[in-house]
Amino acid sequence: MATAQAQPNIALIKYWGKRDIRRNLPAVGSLSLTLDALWTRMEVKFSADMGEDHLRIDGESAGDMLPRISRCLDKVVGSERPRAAVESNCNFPIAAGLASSAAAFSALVVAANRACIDAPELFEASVIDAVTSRNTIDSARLAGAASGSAARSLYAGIVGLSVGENEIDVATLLPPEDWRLRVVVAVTERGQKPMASGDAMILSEKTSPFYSSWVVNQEQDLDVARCAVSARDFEKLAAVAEHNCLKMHSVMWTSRPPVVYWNKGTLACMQAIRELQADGEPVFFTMDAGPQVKAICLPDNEARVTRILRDIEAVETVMRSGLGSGAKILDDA
Ligand code: 2P0
Repeated sequence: MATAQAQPNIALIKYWGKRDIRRNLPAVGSLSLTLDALWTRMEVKFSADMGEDHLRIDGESAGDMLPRISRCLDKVVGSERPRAAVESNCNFPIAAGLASSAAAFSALVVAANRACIDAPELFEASVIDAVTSRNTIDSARLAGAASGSAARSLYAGIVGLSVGENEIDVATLLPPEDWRLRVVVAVTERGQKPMASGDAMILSEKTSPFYSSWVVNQEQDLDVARCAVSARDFEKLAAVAEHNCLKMHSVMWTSRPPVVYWNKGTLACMQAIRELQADGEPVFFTMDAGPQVKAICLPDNEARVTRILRDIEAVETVMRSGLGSGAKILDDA
């Protein structure tokens, strides 16, 4: 049995679209922040005595998610593997645009690697050899095959993902201690999103007239963002991140049928952040496949940003986070 913890990551330059659906290869590179305060813990236990896999999320049996979990385990330790009992616990709302699948699948891969190595009697020697020789990028590629954004949660701090012909590459661009960015998450709705992001991406590619220019222009946004990160240039990062976020949502909105994840709280938060910017505060917004607004700021203005967002009527709750580590084993679990 092994338990791993991973934190969700928030993309500043977004992943939206698939180059290869079967292998779940993204159409575009991305750049993200791995958080520290939000987490998912995954416990994996392989057993020769079980006839099928089991999954519980926050103590409840979760049949809907089980096929994706089983497919991911097949890739990590082979389809001839023993069945597994998987327990997931999470300290934030899931499937609500807070990158819960990123945290879940990165933690799952790390926990399954260790659970396999710790129970060699249950696996073929060739599987143990393959798992033992696996490094972080191999695990990131396995997590990414299950959920594109999960590849980024294997890495700490500010993370860049690029896409080659056949595989992704992922790396930390800046460790958490090198730039103390803060993320204030305004939760405007706890319910699950209306359409899974994977389905929505495929719809966008098929139907949005903006999709092809989104893909073509992504490299330029990534270049600007990478330069901004290496120079710790907050204003430059803010401008390109907001632009990239609004461009992704424009692709969603112009899909047929339209994919609209925002609600009135989303717009109220964006407006409040615009007013803070006009008042000279270093802060910017980003939104993903859900209505929550993530305000990125610096330690000195976090208290004011938090207060302003918390006071908005449509905001249910506010969570705060710094940048944290990549997925890891919890040894004392
Ligand atoms: C991102 N999102 O870069 C973007 C921004 C949502 C909006 O990655 O189909 O759940 O499992 O590969 O990883 C959410 O997509 O999609 C996502 P799949 P995933 O964070």
